[in-house]
Amino acid sequence: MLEEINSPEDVKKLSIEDKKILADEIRKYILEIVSENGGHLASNLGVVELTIALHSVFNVPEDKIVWDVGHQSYVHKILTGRREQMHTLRKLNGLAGFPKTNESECDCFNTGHSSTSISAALGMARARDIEGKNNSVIAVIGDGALTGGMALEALNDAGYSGTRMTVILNDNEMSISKNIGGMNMLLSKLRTKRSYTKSNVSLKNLILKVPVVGKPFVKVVQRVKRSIKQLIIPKMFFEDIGFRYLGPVDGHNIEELERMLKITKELDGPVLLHVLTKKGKGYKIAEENPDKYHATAPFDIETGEVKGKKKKDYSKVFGEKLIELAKKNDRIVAITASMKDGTGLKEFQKEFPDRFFDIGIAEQHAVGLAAGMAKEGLIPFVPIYSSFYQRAYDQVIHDVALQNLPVIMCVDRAGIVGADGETHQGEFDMAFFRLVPNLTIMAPKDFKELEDMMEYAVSLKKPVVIRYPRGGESEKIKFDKHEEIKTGKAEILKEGKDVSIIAIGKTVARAMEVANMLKEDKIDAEVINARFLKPLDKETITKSIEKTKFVVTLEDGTIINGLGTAIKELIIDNDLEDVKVKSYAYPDKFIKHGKVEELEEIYHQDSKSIYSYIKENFKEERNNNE
Ligand SMILES: Cc1ncc(C[n+]2csc(CCOP(=O)(O)OP(=O)(O)O)c2C)c(N)n1
Repeated sequence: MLEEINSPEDVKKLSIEDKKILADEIRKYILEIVSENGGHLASNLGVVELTIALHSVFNVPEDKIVWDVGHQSYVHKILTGRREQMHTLRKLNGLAGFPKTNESECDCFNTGHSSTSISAALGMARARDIEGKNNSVIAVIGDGALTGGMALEALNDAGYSGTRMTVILNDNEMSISKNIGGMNMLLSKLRTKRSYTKSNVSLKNLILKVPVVGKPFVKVVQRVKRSIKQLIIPKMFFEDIGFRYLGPVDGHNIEELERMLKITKELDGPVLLHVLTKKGKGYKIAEENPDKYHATAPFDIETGEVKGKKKKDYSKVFGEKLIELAKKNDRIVAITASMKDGTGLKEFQKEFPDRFFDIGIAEQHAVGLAAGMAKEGLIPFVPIYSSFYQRAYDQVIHDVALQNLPVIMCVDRAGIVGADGETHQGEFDMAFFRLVPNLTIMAPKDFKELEDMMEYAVSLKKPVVIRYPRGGESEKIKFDKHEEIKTGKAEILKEGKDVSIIAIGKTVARAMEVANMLKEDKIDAEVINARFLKPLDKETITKSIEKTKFVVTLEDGTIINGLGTAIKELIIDNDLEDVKVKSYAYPDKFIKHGKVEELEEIYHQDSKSIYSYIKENFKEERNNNE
């Protein structure tokens, strides 16, 4: 059946029975693709019927479906003409793992970060009204994403506005791990409404069977039922803020879903349809471990085992070191914005349940909360992925830096992350942190240095940023030397006279690699591990530049306002003359998806490109000098 589905029109033609067969086939197809390419599995398996029902009732691209986070849009991609390209998912030049407006007119809005869909959908609905159009606008948002401030702000506005739109709340009781918080408490009460309604239906049938008294009695019972419902069913939250609340509905029953979606289409004003789904539905291994299969590397379908050996990564090193530090210092606490697994905090939670806080997908709140804790004497560690730290930029400035509070902001997945693409690349953190006063910003060259920086951060009693990449340390270059971390002190890893290669974080290993390659050409490179982006070690760097007059800077981030910029400023501010400077960093662009190594090559950030540049330009320099 799947092979005949090339557009939503093809879905609309199917009977309910055929749609059920289609759902099974889609599940198998998604398993096949994700087990090969890696990607988001459990969330997609959970929305198969919902997506089929949506495309049965609505007409994209006229009607707008905004997928929150967008990680669950694989089924939508399959049904909207991209079935055959799915094997390219998340690969270089292939389909993206998230909705992309430039990939299909059926993707009406780009997403990747959580909690954005209701704002975007409301914006589209208001635009529709101003333009006098009549299309439907639907936001599909998970219960996890609903914990984000942006979603709550949008609900507040949408409910009050009375604008015609539908919010589909895809409630699977999970964020990446078990969902938490007050919203989750509310939803868990709403979930029980289903069984309540069912029991009343059977009560009604029972009474109707009693001769004579049957019908009038049913009316009385129904009236009583309505008032009881008001008391015991807390649907009022959504209704009180201006939404019509419908559901909960079984998110795996296509017929029921279509019926409810058709009702939402007819209603005026904002409607919230509460849909209950199971994450990982249809693949037992993922149903039982929805957190593990939320996003996965390629795996064996039979066993669920991830292919290839899992290597130690920075997040794990961070988590283990934090436990060690917390054992010695009981003021250390950890905060996660719904990413305890990804950021390496799982074991910390077990070890220190009272000092661990999962606060929902709420990065702004995470940083604000940390500021409050720090003000009262705690030492909060806040590991958040680089691209999600963008959410908390004002809290970093206003709540933490302005008051110089000792919050330790750990920027995980800093730099290019690969297959998740534009929305997830950690390109911008150095640029935005660098311009905030009072921050100390560091990046380690390897695991050991991350541990040292964490210890130093605790001792500093000021706001600190430590950025580290996705994955592990370099396998080619091993560092035996680890100088003690001192405020604003860089580390000279190799002395040389011909060129100064100044690097930070992950790129320090690359600098060493390039220096080794240059030895063959009798070019003697000096390698400096900057360690601090701020305060910059002006003394060490100036001395090196004055010696070599040729500087190459390396960093894993945007070209704007990072290490390269800092060093160029240093050269200009100190009138260092006749210096040749070249900065390796990513251009002022959004970097698409692909393997990290592929992207490094495309953007000429790889060792070979750097080596060739230095080799060619050093010759030139030498010739000029002669
Ligand atoms: C701002 C932001 N923070 C964190 C994430 C990482 N993240 C991706 S999906 C997800 C959980 C989403 O849960 P939910 O909305 O319930 O969707 P489900 O996967 O359960 O279908 C998280 C935390 C993100 N994409 N954006």
